[in-house]
Amino acid sequence: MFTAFSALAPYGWDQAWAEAFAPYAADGLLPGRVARVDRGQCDVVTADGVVRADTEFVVPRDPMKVVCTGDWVAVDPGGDPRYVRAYLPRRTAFVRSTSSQRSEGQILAANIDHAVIAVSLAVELDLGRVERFLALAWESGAQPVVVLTKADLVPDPVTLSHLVQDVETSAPGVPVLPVSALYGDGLDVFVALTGSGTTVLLGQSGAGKSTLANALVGADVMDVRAARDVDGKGRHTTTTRNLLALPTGGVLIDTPGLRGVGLFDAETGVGQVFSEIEELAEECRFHDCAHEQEPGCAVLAAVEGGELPRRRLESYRKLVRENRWIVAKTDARLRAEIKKDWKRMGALGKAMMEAKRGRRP
Ligand SMILES: Nc1nc2c(ncn2[C@@H]2O[C@H](COP(=O)(O)OP(=O)(O)OP(=O)(O)O)[C@@H](O)[C@H]2O)c(=O)[nH]1
Ligand SMILES: [Mg+2]
Ligand SMILES: [Zn+2]
Repeated sequence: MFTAFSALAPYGWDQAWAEAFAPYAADGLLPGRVARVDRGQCDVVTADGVVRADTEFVVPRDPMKVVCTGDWVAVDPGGDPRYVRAYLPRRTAFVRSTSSQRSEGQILAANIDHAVIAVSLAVELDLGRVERFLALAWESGAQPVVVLTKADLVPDPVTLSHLVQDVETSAPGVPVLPVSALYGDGLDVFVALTGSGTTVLLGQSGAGKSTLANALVGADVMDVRAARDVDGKGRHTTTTRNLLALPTGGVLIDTPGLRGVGLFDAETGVGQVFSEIEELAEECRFHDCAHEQEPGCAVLAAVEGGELPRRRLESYRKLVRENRWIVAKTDARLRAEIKKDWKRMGALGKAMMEAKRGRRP
């Protein structure tokens, strides 16, 4: 079965996906990977080429159950319209909360191995934002990487290495790579990094994600913002996510720039971004120390001693607070969600049986 759909191998199809797909293959459905989603429809890369399919059938208004770029799906072998019948369980997913007012998550990309956070060197570094992206990236299950784009705009090597160090301090355990898509600096490392598995490009609008994607492909496959508009204000250039099989191997997902990234159940992620704080916290006298004014607090001592930047501690507190709030809201929804799930499965099974009898759902 793996060989039957081996045309999908460049898109990441493997033995495990083939096994997960077996029941759908038995129903005569085709496997494919979602390359782009817009308004209830998506482009699916199948062994027979790209097909357009309706997704609403799978998706009962739950943003976490929405088919997203990177998903492996089971799609009708024919018909007009075609429908996506199911998506295979995700190995990883990059999720953010849709806004700070709501607790729903929004899935930006699924089945990713590397989460690349593109940070532009054309504007002042916002380490707080980098930390926020990193928390989500860790939580996604993918390996985070920070790429500092437009390195050509920082011609002084000493300044550049200081900027890299600043980001490294905010990103323990995460590779930080300066690149210039314009001159090709750092691209060799980036090609190696993206050469296996699936990489998603994340980051603010104007960070240079699509330019980087084009540099990897060696052709202008993604729309790039006009050169004058580099301040990240104007309109988003990339409006739908796009998935590409790279000529150098691996799969790349470009995303539209994110204005804000809310956290979504990213408690583990926060811990990993601030691993040095969590390590210090183990030395605190009280195990539930809030590092506010408790006696014997090792975290505050490190701030006083100048080993831990105060900004890092404040950033940490802010993310922990925000995340608690979102998790509390989400938990209340959990039970209702499970019930909805059963309903969804029931409706799905019924519609599949009807489809077998030749009727449209
Ligand atoms: N100097 C310089 N400019 C670059 C580089 N990479 C990208 N740019 C410029 O940065 C601007 C934004 O690039 P895009 O690739 O459209 O940014 P994006 O992250 O895809 O933006 P959205 O799709 O809106 O999220 C363009 O004007 C690019 O020409 C680089 O390596 N050096
Ligand atoms: Mg873009
Ligand atoms: Zn403490």
